[in-house]
Amino acid sequence: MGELNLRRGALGLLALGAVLGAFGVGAAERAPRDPAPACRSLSGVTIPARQIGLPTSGASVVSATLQPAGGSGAAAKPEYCKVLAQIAPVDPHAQPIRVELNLPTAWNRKAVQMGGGGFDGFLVTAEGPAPGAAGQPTPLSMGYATFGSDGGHSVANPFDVEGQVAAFMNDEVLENYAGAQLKKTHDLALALIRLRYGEAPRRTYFVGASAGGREALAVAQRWGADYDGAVAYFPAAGGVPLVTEFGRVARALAQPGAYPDPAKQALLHKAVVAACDGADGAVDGLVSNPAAAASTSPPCAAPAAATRAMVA
Ligand SMILES: [Ca+2]
Repeated sequence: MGELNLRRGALGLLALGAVLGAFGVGAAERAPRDPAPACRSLSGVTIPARQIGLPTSGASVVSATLQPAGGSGAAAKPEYCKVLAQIAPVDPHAQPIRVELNLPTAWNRKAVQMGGGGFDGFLVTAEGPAPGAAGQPTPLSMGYATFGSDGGHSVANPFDVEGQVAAFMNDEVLENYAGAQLKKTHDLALALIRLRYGEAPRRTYFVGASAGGREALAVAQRWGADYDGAVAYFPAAGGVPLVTEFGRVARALAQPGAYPDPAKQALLHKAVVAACDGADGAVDGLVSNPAAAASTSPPCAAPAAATRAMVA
């Protein structure tokens, strides 16, 4: 399977392996300008709203710092210019879109945008592996310019559903999460790529998993002309059927003869609460901070024991 060209209008989804193969092709580097001043020159740069295809109040580079090459194996990073930028909203009460763009000194003249996860709200650094490719060389190490965003809002803890809901009360934030930020982030990144290298990428891809997979479908459907391929890895697409499926499973588990049956479900629930309740700072019968609970050592040991008891 080769590359599917979305610029020709096809909704193309590449098999992951094919894309990883494509990542390995043509990593020939481009002779760079002196990288340190080239990177520094991006600091403080502003991008006017007219260069971004959806309404914003323009964008600005917060910092641009040359990072030395380091690491080895799958953790290897090349020398690259790490650019942090913000896209200002139209509504002054909305949050900015925070963006990271990584520009390798030895550029392969291609770019990869990485999607978020869950309800977003955290910065996708795009420095790591492509979804589903843990342990493989990263796109950045292969010479791709890589970029991601926080989805257009920032929460202290991505598991904080109340914080997410509060952010989405703003229409522009909600519209950004629903997809608009993907286009704005793309357009900002390509403007900065052109500034750094003097040309646009020859190929631009999108990769994402879960909510990021849904975002991959969104860019293919809505802004296909911007991309040469999109990888939707286990996309969390179709919110209504997704949530109703949760309901179907819950009903099935409530039936007589279900496994685990209601008594064993209660046993597991009780064990989880007993082990993990206090990790959120309040012993109140609720595990409100799964991340904190998971970081305890050993993380919530009792549920594992309860699970073994259920299986026995
Ligand atoms: Ca609690």
